[in-house]
Formats: sequence, structure tokens, C-alpha cells
Amino acid sequence: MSVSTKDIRNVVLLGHSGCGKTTFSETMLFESGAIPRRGTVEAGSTLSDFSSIEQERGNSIFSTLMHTNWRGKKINILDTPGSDDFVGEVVCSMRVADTALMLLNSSNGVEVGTELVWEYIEKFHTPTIFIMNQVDHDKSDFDAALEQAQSRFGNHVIPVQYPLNQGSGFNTIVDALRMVMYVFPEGGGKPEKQEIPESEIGRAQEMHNALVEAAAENDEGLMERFFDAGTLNEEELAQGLTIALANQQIFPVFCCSSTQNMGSGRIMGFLNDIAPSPADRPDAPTEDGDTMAPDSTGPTSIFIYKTFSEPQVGMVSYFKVYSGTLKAGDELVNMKNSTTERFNQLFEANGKVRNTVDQLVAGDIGVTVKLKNSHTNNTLNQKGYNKEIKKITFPDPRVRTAVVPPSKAEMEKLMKALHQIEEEDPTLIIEQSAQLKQTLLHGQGQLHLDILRYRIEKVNNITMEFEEPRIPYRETITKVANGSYRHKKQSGGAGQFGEVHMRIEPYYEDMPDPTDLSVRKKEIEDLPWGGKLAFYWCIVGGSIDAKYSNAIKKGVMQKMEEGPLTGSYCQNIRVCIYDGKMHPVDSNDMAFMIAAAQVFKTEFKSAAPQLMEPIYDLEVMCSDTVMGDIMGDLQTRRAIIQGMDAKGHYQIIRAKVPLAELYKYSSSLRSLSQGRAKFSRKFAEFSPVPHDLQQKLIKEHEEELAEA
Ligand SMILES: Nc1nc2c(ncn2[C@@H]2O[C@H](COP(=O)(O)OP(=O)(O)O)[C@@H](O)[C@H]2O)c(=O)[nH]1
Ligand SMILES: [Mg+2]
Repeated sequence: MSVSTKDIRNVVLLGHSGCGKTTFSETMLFESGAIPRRGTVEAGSTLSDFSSIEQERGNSIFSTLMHTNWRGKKINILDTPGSDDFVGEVVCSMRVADTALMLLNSSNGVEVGTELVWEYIEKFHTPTIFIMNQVDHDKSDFDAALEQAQSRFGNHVIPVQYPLNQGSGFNTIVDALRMVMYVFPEGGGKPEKQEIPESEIGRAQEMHNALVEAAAENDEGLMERFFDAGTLNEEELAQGLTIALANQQIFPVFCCSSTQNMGSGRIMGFLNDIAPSPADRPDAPTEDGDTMAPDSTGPTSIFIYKTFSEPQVGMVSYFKVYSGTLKAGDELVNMKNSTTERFNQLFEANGKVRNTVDQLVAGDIGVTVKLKNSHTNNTLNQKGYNKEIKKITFPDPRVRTAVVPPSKAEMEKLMKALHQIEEEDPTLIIEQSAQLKQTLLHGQGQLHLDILRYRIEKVNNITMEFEEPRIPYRETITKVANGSYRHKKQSGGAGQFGEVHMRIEPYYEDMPDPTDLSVRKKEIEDLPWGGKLAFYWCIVGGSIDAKYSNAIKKGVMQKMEEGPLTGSYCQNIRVCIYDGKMHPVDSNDMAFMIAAAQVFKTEFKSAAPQLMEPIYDLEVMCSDTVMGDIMGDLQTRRAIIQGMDAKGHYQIIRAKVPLAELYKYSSSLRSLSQGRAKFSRKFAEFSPVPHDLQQKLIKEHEEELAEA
């Protein structure tokens, strides 16, 4: 069976961890007959949370692709994890989805996870439907949750339904779009349609009118008809809602109990009738600034949004067809590396269960295995077609850790495993830092890194331990110093001789030339680690031959790379070579290099040296209740508070914090706020390390050198 593009619905489930996304996906699959019985998150038996790590932990870590058929439409369901540690999984799923279902726990309303994904809903302009889930819960408060959503996300948040009897006996939903009441049998499923009782008619009618108005608002024709007739007929209403949803002019709100299976059928019906198919969405942007239309008769083009390696199977690639029709056996060319890949088998997926299909049309999402050289963010096209789908940009890392180096043999195995995961997870960055002499992992949160370690242990059978990462300090000077060094060695045959006189001083942009020296040649270098080295050759009268200037600069660079204070990179320094001595026989490059390094090192220390540390712009979003604790904690981290703003019922704290104080911040924040806060950080600048700390760091470095 093959669907047409307009009969496909790609739906991503979003929301704070624990709001019920995975349970809702299971309910959709059950209700539509894709699975004979419903699993639970607790028993680890849902289709979505199929990996052993998810089952053990009892929540989602990876995004999962599922699909079902509901009254002639194929609905692809992308379940996502709710914690910001796994935001990469959310971003890639959102990229291929055409509609978002944003679940709220109706007891809790808007939570930090809701805020987190809202950012992306705005960025991707994803048509979005809210679902107030868990209305069967004792503490469910539909009205309060709705009000929170409206005050935070605006008056386009408009209810379609409300629960008549929320709480433990819940079984009735009033639907103001269809103006009918749904009464569910015990155990849920197909509801009985009843008339809305007299007592509820007023509220329902008011909600209905708001929906009609919202539907009419975005189309002139509909607006006219609305003014003439005072309302819209069913067809016009559907047409108007379709336009409004597509343009984020309405965020309709439904209610549901996923565990009781009450409400999911109506939501699927709305997806079928009102939500956009891939053909109704704007054409996909391409890397060359153009777009690609989802035309199933066009040239074949697919985009890999996720890869995942499975034991026994190997690499599994998840992709969306953006143009044409992909058939089993087709060969496509990877635009990144020109590899020709053969798609021997095509699958539809329900979690780990995969069924082969003959073809997938534009707009559909599918799976293949055993691609040789293709990864996330790659476009593969039929030969001769060269467009590339715009790549997904993943958020910058927010935490880092260092890996305790195991034995050499183990290290090789470990790096191989890490690089494999790095390929699957673009939010993980591995760095072999020459300066810090550590292997660093950069990720989204402590949980992200802990899960990584767990995977390496379980799947690859390698123990990986973490340690505190060093800080990439910088060294500079604040005063001028002049000095000289003579390197002289007479041992046996040819000797070594070189004498260098050097002035070092703090470098700044457009600084004037020295007035007491005659500058012969200026070299101003951008250093790979930031900042500059200005190297001035000021030799008069040939005291050092110009042919040695390169060797002298090399000697300086050696010390710039391994600074005299703590072995960190040096920056923003001007060096003037103004005098020296040569020996007609014994002088050579090596001798001058050594002399230059020595004089640089000594003069650096007498030029009021200053250690600089990386400072980050930190932004914390938290609820009022935990704000005091978070501020107090920041104060202990040498933070400088820059400002505070309110966003809905959340506060945003902006601060500048030294990187050295941010180690394990994600865990601290999680426990301080009980998960009711999120943060982001971005490198801001280098600034001077406080005097005491500088002394301590220099001493530590000296001890390290003495030990070595
Ligand atoms: N009472 C009630 N509990 C629910 C409902 N939906 C989910 N849950 C429970 O909430 C917890 C988290 O559900 P899960 O689907 O894993 O949430 P996710 O993190 O959003 O995927 C589980 O214990 C579910 O059984 C619901 O509609 N009503
Ligand atoms: Mg889940």
C-alpha cells in the first residue's frame, strides 16, 4: 500500500518530561489498531521506549519513529524525550515533523520542558496543537493550565475542548468545535456522542464562537461570510482552521487521558482533517538559499535526520523523503562525500519493529539499514540532482567533562566507541585538548554524559571514568620589561652561541611604535587560540643577523604555547628584539631559539603577569519558588548578576560566571530546582583571575613540574 503525500501527517510529540508523551503515542497506536494491546512506561513495554536504557530508567532518552493509519491517513509519530539533556533528539525530530502536539500535564501547566521546546516551535514555525493530558489525575486543573498557557504563549491558544469531570472519575469531554459531548466507556476507547447538557451550553457556545472567529480571521473570503451570516458552516470552519493552524494563528487545545485512553481518537481526527500534510507546508529550504518542493514525481531526494546503531543490525538511518519517490533498490548519491548508497531495503518503523515497504513518497519518513558512509544532516539524491536540504543546527554544548585516561589499548577502543556515538549524536563533541592535555567531552547536561558512559559500559564493555576538566586559562602581562639572555655552550666540537635582548609589553590594537627603538620589520600574528603576538625586529648595526629572526620568533612562540606561569597559552604580547650578539662560528638557529625562549620566560615573569580565565554568559530560567536558592548558589560561584526578567510565570536570570565555577552546574541546578529550571551558557570573554587564585594556580603548576 502506498499513500500519497497529501495523506501523510508527520507529528512530533513534545513536552516536559513525564507529561505523558510516550503513553500518548502508545494510546494513538492502540486506538488506531496498530497494536493489539497497550504497554506502559512503568512495565517498560511501550513501543516507543524500546531501548534497554530507557526501560531501565523508565523514561525516554531517544526520539522514536512510529506510524499508524487512521481513517485513510498515514500518521508518522515522533516521540521525543522531554529533558534538555536530550534536546538534540527533539531538534532533529522537529525538523522533519509538520505538526507538533505539545502535551501539558494538566496538574502542572507550563513547565520548563514546555518552555524549552516552545523556543523551537517559534523557530521552526511548526503548527502546534496543545493537549492537556492527565485530566483523570486527582490534581488536574484544566482551567489553570489553560490560563498559564494563554498568558505565556498568547491569545492564539484557544480551547477546542474541556473536561466535564476531571479527576479520578473522569470520562466526559465537551467538544466546542463539533458542539457535542463525548462520554467514554470504562477503559476508554470509542466514546458515546451525547448532546451538551443545558448547564454547559453557555460555556460551549462561547468557546465555539471564539473558534469560529479565529477560523475566519485569516482569510478575507471567510471573514466576509462570517460577517454576513454571523457564523461559518462546517466546511468553511475547517478551511479557516486549516489556514490558522498552518500559520500559528491558532494553537487549539484538546484534553485527554492517555492512561485511560480517552480523547486520542478525536485528536487523530483533527490531525487528519485540519493539520497540514507535507504538501501544505512551505517548501523545504536548501543550502543554496533555494527551496525543494515535496513533489512525489520530482527527482528523488532524501535527508537523514537521525542515525542509531543497533546491536546485530549496525547503523540504522532515519530519513525523510523531501522530493520524488524512493523505491527499494534505488541508488542515491550522498551530497557531502559523493558516496553512492544503495537502498536495498526500505522500512516503516514502529519503534524497533520494522516492516519492509516497496517505496516511500515525498513527505514520508522511513528507515533503512547498512548505508556505508552517510550520517545525520546528509542529503542523498538521485544521480545528477544536486540540491542539499538545509542542515540542522544543534544547540551549543552546556557541560564538559574530562575522561580519565585508561590504558593505551583501552584508550583506542574507547575513542573508537566515542567517535561512533559522536556520529549518531551531534550534540556530543569530543575534543583532544593539546593545551589541557585531556580528552574532553562536551554535552548538553550531566545526565547526557552519564547516559553516554552507561552506554559505553553496557554496549561496548569499556569502563569510562570522568574527572574534572582543566580550565583553558590564558596568560598575559600588564607592564613592560627589558632583558637579555646569552646561550653559550662549549662542549667538544662545534659550540653554541646566541645572545638576545628583548623588550616585552602588553599588546593592544593600534599601539604606537616604540620611540626609542628603530623598528625594521613588524609581524603581527593572529594566534590560533585567540589574541595576538606582535614581533618587532629592531636590530641596528647588524648585532644579530636578520637570518636568525625566524629562530628567535620560534623561541618566543614556544613559550607563548606553554606559558611561563601555568603552561597555558599566552596572548596579546608585543616583543621587540633590539640588540644581541653573534659568534662567527658557534651561532646557529638552535642557539638563538633557546636564548629567545629563556629571555621571554624571565621577562614575562617580571612584567606583572596576569592569568586570564574564560567567562561565560549564563542564562537561567526558573520558577519564582526556586529563584532565591538559585541566586544564592550563583553568588558562591563568583557570578556577576547582569539582570533579571520575567517571562510568563518564569524568571530569567542573566549572569557572567567563570567557567571554573560551572563544573557540574547542570546537576546542581537540577537538584536545587527539582527540575524546575533550565540554563544555557555561551563563552563571553577572558578576564583576569583574582590574585589569590592566580597564586594558587601558579603554585600548583610548579608542583606539577617538580613532580614530572
Ligand atoms: N493519571 C495519568 N497518568 C499518566 C497519563 N499519561 C501518562 N501518565 C503517567 O505519567 C508518567 C509519565 O508518562 P510518560 O508517557 O513516560 O511521559 P513522557 O516523559 O512525556 O513520555 C507515567 O507514569 C505514566 O503512566 C494520564 O493521562 N493520566
Ligand atoms: Mg517519553
